[in-house]
Amino acid sequence: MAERFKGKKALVTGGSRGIGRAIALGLAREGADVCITYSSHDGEADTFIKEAEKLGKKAYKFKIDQSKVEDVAKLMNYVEKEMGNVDVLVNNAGICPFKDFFDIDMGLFEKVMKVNVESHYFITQAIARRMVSSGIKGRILFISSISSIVGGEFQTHYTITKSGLNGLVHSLAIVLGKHGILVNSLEPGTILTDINAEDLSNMEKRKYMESRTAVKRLGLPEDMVEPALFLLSDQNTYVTGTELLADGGMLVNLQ
Ligand code: NAD
Ligand code: RM4
Repeated sequence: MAERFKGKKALVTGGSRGIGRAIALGLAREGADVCITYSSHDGEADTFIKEAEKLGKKAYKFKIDQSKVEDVAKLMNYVEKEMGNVDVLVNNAGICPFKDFFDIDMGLFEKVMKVNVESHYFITQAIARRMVSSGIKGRILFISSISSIVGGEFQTHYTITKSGLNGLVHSLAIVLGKHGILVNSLEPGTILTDINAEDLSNMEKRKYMESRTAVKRLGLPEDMVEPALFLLSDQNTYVTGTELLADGGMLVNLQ
């Protein structure tokens, strides 16, 4: 097993389950100590800690509702106290409450913006500040989405956040490139996790989404690990400011 992250420290938001958990465990498997954030289901965070520790790594969890952006400072204090500097940041936590455009009120709109974008803006600012002042040539990855490029009838709030992250990645690559810090995004297609379990319990929709892919299956969190780890690793020496679409060929499949 390669140890691309030996001696590194990583922070993965929303790392208790789904895509974030798979990436966090991938980092631990390859040598990193990892801190995750999560907002609910303590049991999932506990089993993450156990699995990472079984891999011989230090693991930490911080429960936070990232829609309360003011609490990001508490997360930063915890991370600094427990881990010190962070070499690898994965901005992954996200929500997608599927809803008709005409039913979305300001409260829901704001919540989606705060969890998916604002919290990650300020987490990144704090971590990048430490990277720059400590001379760490870090790696930062945002989990964007195929939905940053194509629309969804019940995702009008969500799609803005993912397109917004892409814009942020472009600008941050410029800000941080001169410090040796590379910033990218991963764009998953449709991956089977809790975020879409209810939506995809409609078998007709699920079959349609499967048929949209070139590989004729929906993704699993594990499918996201290798693309993410490459972008986060020191083997990535020149890729920054870009999006890696990992969608099983869903976007290109017109006919
Ligand atoms: P998930 O629901 O399985 O996991 C979400 C994680 O985010 C959990 O750890 C949860 O605790 C955390 N979280 C949710 N709300 C939070 C809050 N308010 N504060 C802090 N943490 C919070 O979902 P997932 O599918 O693994 O999604 C992870 C990321 O991948 C999201 O940004 C999502 O938009 C993106 N994504 C998912 C898919 C997909 O098809 N599953 C596709 C493209 C992009
Ligand atoms: C993704 C994409 C998927 C959806 C999830 C919630 O970005 O739109 O199809 O299931 O979000």
